[in-house]
Amino acid sequence: MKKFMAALGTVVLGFGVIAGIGTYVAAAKNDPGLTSATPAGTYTAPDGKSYPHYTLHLNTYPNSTFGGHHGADGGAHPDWVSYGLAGEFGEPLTQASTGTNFVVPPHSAVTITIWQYDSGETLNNDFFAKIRGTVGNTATLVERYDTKSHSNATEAKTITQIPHDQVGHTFTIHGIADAKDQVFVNVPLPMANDDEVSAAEEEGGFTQFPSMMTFTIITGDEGEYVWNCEFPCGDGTVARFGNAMSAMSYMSGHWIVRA
Ligand SMILES: [Cu+2]
Repeated sequence: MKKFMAALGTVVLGFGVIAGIGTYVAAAKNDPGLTSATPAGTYTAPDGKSYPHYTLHLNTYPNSTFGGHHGADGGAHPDWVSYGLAGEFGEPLTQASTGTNFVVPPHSAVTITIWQYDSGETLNNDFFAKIRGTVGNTATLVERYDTKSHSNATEAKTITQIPHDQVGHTFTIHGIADAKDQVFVNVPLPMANDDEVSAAEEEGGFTQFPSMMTFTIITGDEGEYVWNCEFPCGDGTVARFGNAMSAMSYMSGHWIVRA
């Protein structure tokens, strides 16, 4: 009986731990809102085909104090890295109430610009250093974008990959889920200058010179997909895959293709 009780105790303890983890994950405040891409006329692809054109402007931050969907105080986890909505020149959209669930029309061209304000390090898997699933499997990179003068501080260049040890975050859409068309998109976002990121953070702001990546995705049939960051950015957790990395509304969200 003593053995049985001990075994039972272990099982009960196990359930307790699992329930605890579930509660912990669910406690991260979710972003239930949807952000629709902005109509932008017609896009002509390199193969000559025309598509309805849409745009999305996003930022990635070293913490959640930018306001937006986390709130003015940075929400439940102000020190977690996060995605957020951006304005025309990479400025934080501090009043936005959504930021990580995107609705885009089917069979359309969606041009996404991401300003990356965080420092970075090495990917677990260098697969994610290559640009995949965009028009031409390329992106346009500005290594230093000047958010004060709204201009490129370094020349824009067309690239197919970035060094795997200089990654801030990634924007990665996974294809399975409930969709008819399979989709895989991966865009690595280069790190900003480490010292400038730290200096700005100490003053409670963000670097003046984020990196800027622009790329276009041609959407297929309607369906719901997930996107994630694939750079291990959950600082202070096992293999850095917890916290922001495993939380919706920070480094993960929905990609909804819908008319
Ligand atoms: Cu990340």
